[in-house]
Amino acid sequence: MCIFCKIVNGEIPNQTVLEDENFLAFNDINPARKVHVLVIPKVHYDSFDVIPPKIMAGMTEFIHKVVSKVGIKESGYRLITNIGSDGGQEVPHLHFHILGGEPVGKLVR
Ligand code: IU
Repeated sequence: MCIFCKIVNGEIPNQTVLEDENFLAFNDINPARKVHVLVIPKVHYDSFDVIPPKIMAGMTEFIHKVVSKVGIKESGYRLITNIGSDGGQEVPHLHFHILGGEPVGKLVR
């Protein structure tokens, strides 16, 4: 079982930000910005590449609730999902990073 599935089923503790029947938002264990929340579907999908559009629609709605709850809706934030090896994905369970709480900077090479 993957590490995020273990978080979903409570085998590994997490700092939950928001949860519903289908999705979980929790603080990243190694935050890259003042606010760094991960949002995952409770059902395992390897990455964004394979998520059914219907589930993605629910996840979009859930992410909107998360950014309101953590108070960064007005100031803005960066939403990232890494996909596969070139995308820099380390945990093979779809997750969106929500980064904010401060200016996150530019995407530069
Ligand atoms: P990536 O997109 O797969 O590279 O991101 C994985 C993230 O999951 C990374 O920011 C880790 O700090 C984070 N994380 C976590 O919050 N808790 C864990 O138990 C593990 C990774 I493993």
